[in-house]
Amino acid sequence: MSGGAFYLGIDVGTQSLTALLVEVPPTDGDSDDRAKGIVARARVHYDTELPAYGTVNGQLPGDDPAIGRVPPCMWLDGLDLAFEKLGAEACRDVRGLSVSGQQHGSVYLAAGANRALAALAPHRSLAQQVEPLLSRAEAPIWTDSSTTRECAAIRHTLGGAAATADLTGSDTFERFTGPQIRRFARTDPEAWADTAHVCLVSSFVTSVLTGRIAPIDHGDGSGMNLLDIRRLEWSEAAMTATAEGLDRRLAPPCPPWTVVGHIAPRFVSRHGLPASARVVAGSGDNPCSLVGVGVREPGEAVLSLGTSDTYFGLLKEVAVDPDANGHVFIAPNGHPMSLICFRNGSLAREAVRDRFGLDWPGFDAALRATPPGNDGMMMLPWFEPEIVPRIATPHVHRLGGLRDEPEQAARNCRAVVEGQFLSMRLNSEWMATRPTRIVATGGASRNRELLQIAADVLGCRVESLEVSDGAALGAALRAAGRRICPLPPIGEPGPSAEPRPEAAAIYDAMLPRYAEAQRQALSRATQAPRRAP
Ligand code: XUL
Repeated sequence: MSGGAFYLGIDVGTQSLTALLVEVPPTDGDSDDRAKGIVARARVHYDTELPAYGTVNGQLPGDDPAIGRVPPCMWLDGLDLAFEKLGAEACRDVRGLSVSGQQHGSVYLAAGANRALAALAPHRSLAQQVEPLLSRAEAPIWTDSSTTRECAAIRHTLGGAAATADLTGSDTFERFTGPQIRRFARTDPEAWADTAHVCLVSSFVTSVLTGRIAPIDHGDGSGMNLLDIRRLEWSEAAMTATAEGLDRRLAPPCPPWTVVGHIAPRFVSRHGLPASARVVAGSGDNPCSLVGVGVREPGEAVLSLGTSDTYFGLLKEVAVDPDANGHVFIAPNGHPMSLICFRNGSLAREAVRDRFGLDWPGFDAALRATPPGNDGMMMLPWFEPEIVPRIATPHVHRLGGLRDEPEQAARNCRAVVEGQFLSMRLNSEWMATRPTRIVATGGASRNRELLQIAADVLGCRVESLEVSDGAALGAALRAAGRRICPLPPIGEPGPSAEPRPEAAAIYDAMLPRYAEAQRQALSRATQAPRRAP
């Protein structure tokens, strides 16, 4: 041991559960301070390692694509298995732990759950003991989009999309917990009447770890359409708009750094954790990732280039998207954070690559062969329905002479990438926080040409960083009492790009044209953006 202490971050993800043991130095605030490293990692893949639950990609299969459900005891079996994989030797020195949960998912417990959680036996499985406490067998998760009717009802009661976003940080979204609770109370009133506690994924697993119903932290709580984003209290108006008697069923919200208890005796005798291990409130995977990637102050942002592209960062103060497409959550240091998600990320880049029969090196060569600004050719890259801005029917708009023709293959490659970053710049203006440093993660973040376009369009240095298990790492750092990640963060640095003044000036001039094209496309689209009435 080298003087650091050991903290455990547990990420209850969509497809797997990851437990990460991290050695963290004892003091805070020192610039040389850094997480020493990942000491051990255990991962449990639900579909393959817990096959009895029959999940596909971590959720129950079914005919209706709008339904996304999970048997919550699967996460608990995953927890026990992860501890077993880590082994008692690794667990022995854990000083603290915290959970990162996929956001928005909810678990419903009946009266008596608190007493039963306090008495969980070490020799019996968690599933056996917790299953009888559930008032709803299945937990809806973030992939569930069955609550459009409930979204409309709550939004209407709260005074429209902008008013809802202003109160709770986001307009109502199908996956958010409030609309999910409302649907449950409407479709199964008896089971709702039997429900004494509504937990989030993070607070449910934390409740089991501590042996009593855990509070919901401001970070995960802000993904519910229930938390007053400024006062950081459950909003009476939002609770009333959601379901009768909800106020009695929600544990109080708490700051993300709250120590909510110590590890329950079951985990001490079964897995060898020390009884002194403290448990910090669980939080959402996005707030945890922000810490795991090393974002420290307003202006620093993360660009996650995956299947979809996500842009999130700390805000100076609460700002609300007037088009109500974005979200404001609370970050682990108590600052507001913004998050916007573009569905047409890698998906759109791949669509262009495949359309013109290219491979990735060919796509990169096309970016190198074409000039910044593409001589005025431009694309609104909505190959799939888009989240930001909300576009229900996919449609790719080619402008300024751009055509969907093989001789313009290279032009199309540049246009899709430029269109994505112009959209990101335009649709993040509401955040009122100009980025000063952007950390790019995910598969496409290793692509130099793409990073250069991002830096030129966004007018900011973009650094690529490969952080695996960022959410679990963030949870471990939170367990250690770190509200920000000590720099440099754990991760493999990759290429970086500085904005080039000439190219940046071209994009500054292009942005109003892109904005106008988006405005026209939205007014033509069947589903215009939802604004307050
Ligand atoms: C965020 C969201 C997902 C989940 C699962 O709003 O729905 O990122 O947190 O990762």
